[in-house]
Amino acid sequence: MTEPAGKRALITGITGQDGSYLAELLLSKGYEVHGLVRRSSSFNTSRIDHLYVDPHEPDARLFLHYGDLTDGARLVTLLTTIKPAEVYNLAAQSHVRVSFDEPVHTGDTTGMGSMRLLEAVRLSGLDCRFYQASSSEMFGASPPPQDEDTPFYPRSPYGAAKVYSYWATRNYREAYGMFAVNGILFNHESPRRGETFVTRKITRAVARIKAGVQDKLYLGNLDAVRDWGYAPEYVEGMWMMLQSDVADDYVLATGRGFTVREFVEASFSHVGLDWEDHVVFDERYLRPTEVDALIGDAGKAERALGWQAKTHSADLARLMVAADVTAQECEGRPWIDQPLVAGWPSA
Ligand code: NAP
Ligand code: G4F
Repeated sequence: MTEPAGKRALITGITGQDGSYLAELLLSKGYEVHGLVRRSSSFNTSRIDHLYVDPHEPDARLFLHYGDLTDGARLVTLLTTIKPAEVYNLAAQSHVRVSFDEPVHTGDTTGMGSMRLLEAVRLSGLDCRFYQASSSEMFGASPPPQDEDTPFYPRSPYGAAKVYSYWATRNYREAYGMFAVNGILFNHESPRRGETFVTRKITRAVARIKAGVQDKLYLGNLDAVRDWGYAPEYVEGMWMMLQSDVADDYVLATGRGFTVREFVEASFSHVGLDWEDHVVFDERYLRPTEVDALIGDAGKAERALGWQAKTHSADLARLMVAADVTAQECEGRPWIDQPLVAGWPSA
């Protein structure tokens, strides 16, 4: 694919795992990148601090703006001011278990937030391309393998909110001719993954147990099957979708299933530990309704975009454990630029 020169993009969710990798990718391709950042009483930009250049500098190409998907007027103002050629909607309350605790907030951000952004694009009259971060959670109880034609059967307020956003995106494509696409992404992880998602919770605990500062790891359902890929590869797929000649929806996945138990085994054995000495079941991490198995078929993305996952679950577990071990070794030496280690204790 040809590399664009000097395009401008807006990323919502730029402070999250995917937003940070996508910002890196777009900057490396010569884009001017604008990011929507939620106002917080504490810093929430640690994943993108390494990309930040003082906007007074003539070579600055990353610009951050306060805003929130719950504030539609602000979205219109930002779009009319920034005039991006590409909009990537990655912002969401993205934790499935938390969506059972905060269903209305999840609906307002993960669901209605996308509609507010689509409507802001329409009202601003911009001719831009729109990416919606849709999710394999939408398939829920539909058995694998799942592809673009698999019926949705969401099993959480999060999954239901993502289905709403998926259809809103398709509707704006059909109703207004907008170049609006859904990337239906299966789980993708990295050392930047939030600390309460199961992979990062595991790899961070492995590093702490190895270092002798933790002994037990409390987990819920070990039988769930997920199709875990590597996040930097997936943000490249997002970009490819927006460079295509035709607006369409694509699954991104590795095509291989791995249980939570297998991810635990691979992670502990990478540092010579026996997981059964440390992992303890805790029912608080169960969900009222579980998604038992997600295994994606990304054949359409491979054929149409040339996208294919390269990193699979076992390698991903080893890569993430290695990063967390390094981060753990840096702990207590704050003058070292630490990878992300701070986090929330629950979920
Ligand atoms: P993440 O790390 O949880 O990042 C979510 C981002 O959304 C953060 O930047 C967060 O800001 C922001 N955000 C949350 N509520 C917001 C609001 N009301 N207004 C503005 N920004 C808000 O998620 P991720 O793993 O990078 O995933 C990116 C997107 O892909 C999400 O929409 C997620 O649901 C979807 N997705 C993820 C996966 C996956 O496996 N990672 C798979 C399929 C789909 P703060 O930093 O301030 O919290
Ligand atoms: O890591 P998880 O919380 O991710 P989940 O629910 O699959 O959702 C992630 O992937 C979706 C794509 O399919 C995204 F749309 C979504 O935004 C998010 O990124 O849980 C994975 C599995 C679940 O079956 C869960 O029940 O791990 C199981 N699990 C077992 N013990 C646990 C735990 N999950 C968490 N978070 N914490 C546990 O202690």
